Amino acid sequence: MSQIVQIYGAPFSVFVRTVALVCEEKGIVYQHQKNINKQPFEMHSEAHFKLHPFGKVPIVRHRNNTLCETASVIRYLDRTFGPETLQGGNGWERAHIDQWCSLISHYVDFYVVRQFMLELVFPKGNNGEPRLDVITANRPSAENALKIIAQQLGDKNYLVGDTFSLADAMLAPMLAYNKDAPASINLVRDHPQLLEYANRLQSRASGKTVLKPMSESM
Ligand SMILES: N[C@@H](CCC(=O)N[C@@H](CS)C(=O)NCC(=O)O)C(=O)O
Repeated sequence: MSQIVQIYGAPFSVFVRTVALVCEEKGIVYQHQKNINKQPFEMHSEAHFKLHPFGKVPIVRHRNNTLCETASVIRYLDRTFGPETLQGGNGWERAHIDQWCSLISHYVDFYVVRQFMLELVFPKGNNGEPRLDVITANRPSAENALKIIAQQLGDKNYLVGDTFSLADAMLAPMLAYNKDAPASINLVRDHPQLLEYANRLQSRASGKTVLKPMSESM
């Protein structure tokens, strides 16, 4: 029975990085794991679908339990490796942190990462070329998503409340990738406060360890 938190999924995945960030913030010992039950972990294998019914990562194993879905995983980690430090000071703040985790994992990820950035990073066009028409068509929705984030951030240091929370951990990998992306898909730089915030998250000890260029996590 391993006390070490085992994380399944590519270390460059935004959601895997969120889990790793929370482990770093809490001082939790964790490993990026490539084997499950002594067999290599293969994406979309039968074994994978047993652990995540829709074949996604991250999946986390701790003390012989497995858990999927990033928001559930990071709440579990914050609660289990107590005291809880990343979920706000009162019920209202906690609910807001949950709300923003949900908005980020559903919509910011979809509009900014999947529909927009991934078109350039993992091109799906003919001859492996990026589909520039798709990037152009999806740009307004991505811009709108980051405008919503910039409005929520305002002139605060963190997305919800005064301190780093699970909502920041959910967003940080997405912003870090966009901030360092080529000009054609770089949207964070249109919002000076968002850029400052992304730099703040990346320069935390957790950010320095986890939010590295994608090529260093492949
Ligand atoms: N709702 C899931 C989303 C996770 C997700 O989309 N993960 C991506 C990697 S960043 C994935 O598993 N992609 C593989 C696939 O879609 O088949 C969560 O919050 O954990």
